Amino acid sequence: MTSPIRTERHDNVLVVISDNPPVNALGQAVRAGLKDAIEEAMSDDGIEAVVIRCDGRTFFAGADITEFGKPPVGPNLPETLDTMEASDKPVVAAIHGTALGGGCEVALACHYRVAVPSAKLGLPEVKLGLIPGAAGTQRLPRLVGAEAALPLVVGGNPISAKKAQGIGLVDEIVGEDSLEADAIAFAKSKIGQPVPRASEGTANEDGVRDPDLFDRFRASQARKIRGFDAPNAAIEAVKAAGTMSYAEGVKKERELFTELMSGTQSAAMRHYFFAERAANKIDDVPKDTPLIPIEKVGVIGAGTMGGGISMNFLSAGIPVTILEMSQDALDRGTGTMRKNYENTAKKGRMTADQVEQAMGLLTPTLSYDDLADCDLVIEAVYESMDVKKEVFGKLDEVVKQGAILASNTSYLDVNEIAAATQRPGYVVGMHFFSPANIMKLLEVVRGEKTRGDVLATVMKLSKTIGKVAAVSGVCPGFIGNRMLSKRQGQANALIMEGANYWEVDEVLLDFGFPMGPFQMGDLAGIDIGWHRDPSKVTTVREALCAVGRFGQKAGKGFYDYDEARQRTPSDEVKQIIADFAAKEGKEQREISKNEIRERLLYPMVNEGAKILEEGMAQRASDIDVVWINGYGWPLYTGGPMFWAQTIGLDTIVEGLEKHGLPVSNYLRERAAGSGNFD
Ligand code: 3H9
Repeated sequence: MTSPIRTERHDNVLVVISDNPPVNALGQAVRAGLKDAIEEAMSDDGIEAVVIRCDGRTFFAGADITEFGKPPVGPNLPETLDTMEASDKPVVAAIHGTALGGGCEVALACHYRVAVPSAKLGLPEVKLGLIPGAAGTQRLPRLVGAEAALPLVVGGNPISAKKAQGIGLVDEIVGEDSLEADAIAFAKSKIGQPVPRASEGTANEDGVRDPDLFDRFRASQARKIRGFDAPNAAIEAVKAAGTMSYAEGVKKERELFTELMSGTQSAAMRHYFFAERAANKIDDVPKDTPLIPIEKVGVIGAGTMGGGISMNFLSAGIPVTILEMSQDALDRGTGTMRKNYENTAKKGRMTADQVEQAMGLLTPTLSYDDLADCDLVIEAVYESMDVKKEVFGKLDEVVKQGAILASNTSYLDVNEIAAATQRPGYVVGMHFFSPANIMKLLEVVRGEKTRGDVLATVMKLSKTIGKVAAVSGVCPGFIGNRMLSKRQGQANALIMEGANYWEVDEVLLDFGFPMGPFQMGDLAGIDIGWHRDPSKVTTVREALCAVGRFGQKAGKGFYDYDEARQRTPSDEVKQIIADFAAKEGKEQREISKNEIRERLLYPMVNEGAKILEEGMAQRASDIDVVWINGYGWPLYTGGPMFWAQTIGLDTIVEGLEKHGLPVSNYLRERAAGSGNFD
């Protein structure tokens, strides 16, 4: 087998090159090749400096995640990097693309780092439930200081080459098209000077002078890191870089890394990493399917949803024509979009110029004819089959042939909508989640006749607009809302049987959701879909609407809200629920948190199993992708289907039976068989 590492001599500089597509992950062969190359450079008197660079799209993007959990084969990354750093000939990392995780640690073990302007550097291990494990938490603070290291190690988001230069992580920015030549010149300029080693740096003393730094940082991240193990371990490791010797610090890092690696959170988050990438692949649509060029998008409806959907495309530089029925609605909608952009600019997340650029790509219209030359039209009108059919009929008449017609429906039959056109192959569901410019998920609904190129185009487009997409077949509520309805059904039943609604919410908060079903109802508005007749009361929701408890916007819904939107349970609502339960003859009893949790979550897994059995999802992990990105299912459990496997499918079956809830045959079979869904 040929090594992915080769070397080239440029006078007295040895250039070590990795060619390990797609992302130059640091698998065993790469590590071995790197170590050999450094040893070659050290033992060759003709070589006075070394440059390490990568072929292809990126510098090393990290350890090879597919090796995790398998028996280790040496050399390991820490020893490879120690060999590199120990060299007394200058070693220079020449960075392009993304130097991530172990890749950033390679750069840290080099004596110098040069990067092209478009490069990014980061330690994203926390996103895999880990911390850096090749001395990154020890070298980085010694090089750039604890204060600058903390956001990188704990947040996991990469920074630009320019920012990296600002904190001292990059020594020089070099030409975008002359990386190798510039890196060689840089290396030559350092020959004969003592080599600076990050492990011997002293910048970490900022954390010694100000030991409160770590607690302050932890407090500032409290909301983001709630429930996650890795960020706290990351803070501990960076702190250790200030309080321990380098060797002890590395030992501490290793202990924390090993503990996280063997825990369930990292297994779940690694599962998610591959799940997100798998979700993009459609079994019967080949990778090389020709795509339909999308240069102009039409959106029907300038309400909250239509506006949010449009913003995705505008932000990605794709022109949008937005259609409304009245000038008033159009002005209101486009006004809201501008306000949203301006608020983002106020927070410093975009410039005033970028706001104008995005809004400059928007064409408001009252005429369907203006959609004629769009490559994709997304309908975001009222959820009524009759209305949708009318809209699609009109689109079929005016929009050019070959264009994609998409519905943002959240539960209606996409096949029936498609049948309202003469081109059902070009009809697809694109279910965005509110707020559509922010929420990551795009549920792509594949109709019976949806063409492969239409699906492939929409999947690719989802990446362009920064969404995570998963494909669902046509069934009521698709993957997400279909499972949500099971949870909501149990939530409603539980409060009728005596559980307090705030306890139901608390159980889900404790599990790791950002909010529970009743909080969610208050946030969305309890009056959504209400018939507006206060005398007609057949559900708890209708009873709340009848007394003006419309949710947060009214200052009261299930909860009472103060001016700071802090919620407290309401006696009035408790009475309304009790009256309802009495009217329906429901006996009240104490319900344990455990029962609440099982009854909320287990039926979702059962529904997920049915979705798989019916082929409505291609794989269990697609369901996890939907729930993590669309509904706040905690990432560190890996999503409903992975979580179910972690606690045991037989446990789910037993729990459902214990509570007298239905168990699908498919779930039973899987529980009795392999114990997993794959
Ligand atoms: C680490 O380094 C631990 C160390 O501290 C300690 C060691 C002791 N390994 O995302 P894409 C695959 S932890 C294996 O679609 P993009 C990926 O699955 C690691 N495979 O491309 C996909 O395969 P497929 C820290 C990997 O351009 C293909 O490459 N590093 C790895 O949108 C293309 O990926 C990270 O967490 C890997 N490390 O984005 C970085 N990375 O085609 C993780 C990717 O079969 N990676 N693959 O579906 C990324 O963030 C993105 O992949 C990257 C490219 C930004 C690099």
